[in-house]
Amino acid sequence: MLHWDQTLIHIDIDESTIGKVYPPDLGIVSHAVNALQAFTDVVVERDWSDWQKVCRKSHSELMAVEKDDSIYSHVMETLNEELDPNAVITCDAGNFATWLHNQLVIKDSHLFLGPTNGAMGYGIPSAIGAKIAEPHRTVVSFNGDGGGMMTIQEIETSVRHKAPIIILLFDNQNYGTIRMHQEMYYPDKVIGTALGEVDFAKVAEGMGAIGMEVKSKDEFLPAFQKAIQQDRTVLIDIKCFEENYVANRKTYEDVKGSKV
Ligand SMILES: Cc1ncc(C[n+]2csc(CCOP(=O)(O)OP(=O)(O)O)c2C)c(N)n1
Repeated sequence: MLHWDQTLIHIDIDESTIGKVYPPDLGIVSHAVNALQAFTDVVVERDWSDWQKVCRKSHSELMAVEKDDSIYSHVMETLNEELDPNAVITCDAGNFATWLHNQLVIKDSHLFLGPTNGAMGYGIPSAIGAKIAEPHRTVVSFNGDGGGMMTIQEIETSVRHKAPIIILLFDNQNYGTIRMHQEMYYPDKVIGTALGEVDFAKVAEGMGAIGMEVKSKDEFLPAFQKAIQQDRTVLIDIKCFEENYVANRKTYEDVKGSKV
């Protein structure tokens, strides 16, 4: 969403694309590589502190709310203890991220990569890019099964380029976010949001990565500890279908008909 008090700079290699949708304040014809390289030298001075305080306050309020008993909450709690504070986290789009945003503690700057436009399919490729850029850092990618399946073939890229990442895949056999909206507005008219049972560990293994499966809370810690010791890409398929949670502290039953 474009806010009209923002300055819009539109860069494109094709002159005719500039301003095609929104009129920019500044149009630049350039290859993305050259533009991004030039931007690394630009000093940006902006006072974010007021905005930062608002975000910090609302995050602290969320953190103070009682956690649910889901495997999602358990994973976040475990990672708050286990994750290297210097690890890079990448996040796909989907309701699994409601637990991540509410509960995972980001301990330093330059650690989190996520699509602000909410694009699914970002989680795995962005993790590979991060690993290639910063090979000495652990990179952990968070995905749903829907978004994960949009770019799961990129596991092959990570193996071929020797860019080992850890993929956490929250496998609820649903496009959970969309199912949630269907349940809220049109209870009992769920359509097109179910996904099948997939053996993601085998899918990962088929591309030369290590596949693991976690079916209960107590299986997560040993799986994760094993994953961080590998110098290979690991996918951990976290089965959460049975739990019936659709968002942080919300089951499908909780949301059913809530917007009718
Ligand atoms: C490329 C793309 N297509 C569609 C959407 C709309 N969308 C947002 S979340 C979502 C479902 C996500 O499902 P999943 O990845 O399984 O995560 P869950 O919500 O179940 O945790 C969809 C279809 C989107 N954001 N991006």
